[in-house]
Amino acid sequence: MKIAIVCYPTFGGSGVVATELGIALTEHGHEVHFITYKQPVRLELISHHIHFHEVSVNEYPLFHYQPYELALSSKLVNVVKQYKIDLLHVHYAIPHAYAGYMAKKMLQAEGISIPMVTTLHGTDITLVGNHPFYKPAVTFSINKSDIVTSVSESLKEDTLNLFDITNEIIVVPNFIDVEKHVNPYTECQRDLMAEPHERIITHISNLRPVKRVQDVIEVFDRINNQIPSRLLIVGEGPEKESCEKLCKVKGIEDKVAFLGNSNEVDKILCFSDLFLLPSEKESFGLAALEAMASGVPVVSTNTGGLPEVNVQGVSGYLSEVGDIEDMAAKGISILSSEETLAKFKKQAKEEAARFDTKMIVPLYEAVYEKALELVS
Ligand code: GMT
Repeated sequence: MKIAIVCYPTFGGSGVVATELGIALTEHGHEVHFITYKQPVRLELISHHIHFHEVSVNEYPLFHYQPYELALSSKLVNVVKQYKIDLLHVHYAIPHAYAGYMAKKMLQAEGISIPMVTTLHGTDITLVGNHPFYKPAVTFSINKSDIVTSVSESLKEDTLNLFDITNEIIVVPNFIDVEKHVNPYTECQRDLMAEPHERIITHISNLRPVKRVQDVIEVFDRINNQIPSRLLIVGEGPEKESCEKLCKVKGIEDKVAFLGNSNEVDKILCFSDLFLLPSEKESFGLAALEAMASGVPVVSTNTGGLPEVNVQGVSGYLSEVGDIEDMAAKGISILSSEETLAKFKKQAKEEAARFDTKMIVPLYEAVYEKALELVS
């Protein structure tokens, strides 16, 4: 099958899932064309099965906002015609589902029928898409997609509650290549990051307010008071500066490393003993799954799709949003003895295996088959 994937190319869950899916599909013999404004960060290899088509937008003095959707729909039309694409798979409703639908209609006018699958990722529904500025267009494009998938049961429920949806929503959870997360380091070079007696705690996100990164620091501070530890914060975003200030105020700046965006997430997780994800909202929590696959227990909030990923008392613990004391107590209980930590590490890895690429990618292939049938 020839599949065009539209996604955000930046560091962030939806782009990562789209890229990993595209790569996995080529391993199943499909041809994949990524269409976005920049080469996706996790897409390192361009082969004859993987193509990348850049969407460019011309600057023009009249435009206060550049018409990206228009450029994207035009690019989609051209790529579909040139490469005889069978199916469009758009990740993140805004504006991809809208642009994809316009492309579909333009192609239809030329006698070309192509199905469009839309995957909802989270903030396109719970934070941004729900705003009155966008809601009618988001509702329309979800309802006009041939098939809609969501990354968790919780996101499906949120979508049905927040929008007037007439389409079926199929849950296809995010996935992880469990085999790739087998630790390649014979001896984790953790001494580069911490003293031998210190535990390593990690947080990975785009440091936006929804991630509640200040809670990460508060929880870390409480754990560190009882169990000497280091905190590694991976990612860039608007909350970084205030978090750096908070670390100074607390006098823990030498214990916290802000590592920025990194392509070495696996390496960092290999050093880690605990992963913190205290988000306000999280449709799935891909970062938590990545940690679990690396054998890192997770203390997270119990919001959105997180309870579908992080299993209470097994792969880690879940607390109410903002309950810093509870998250710290749970973190301490995991880290307090070598035996407990080893048990949670093993269990985290086992739970991650429920989301192995091998099981989830065929679900997308089944969705594609169904979508093709719908337009044939
Ligand atoms: O919140 C982020 O980190 C980015 C955002 C995105 O769209 O790139 O992530 C959303 O999609 C991810 C992949 O499906 C999910 O794992 C995240 O939980 C989800 N984020 C939120 O719902 C806040």
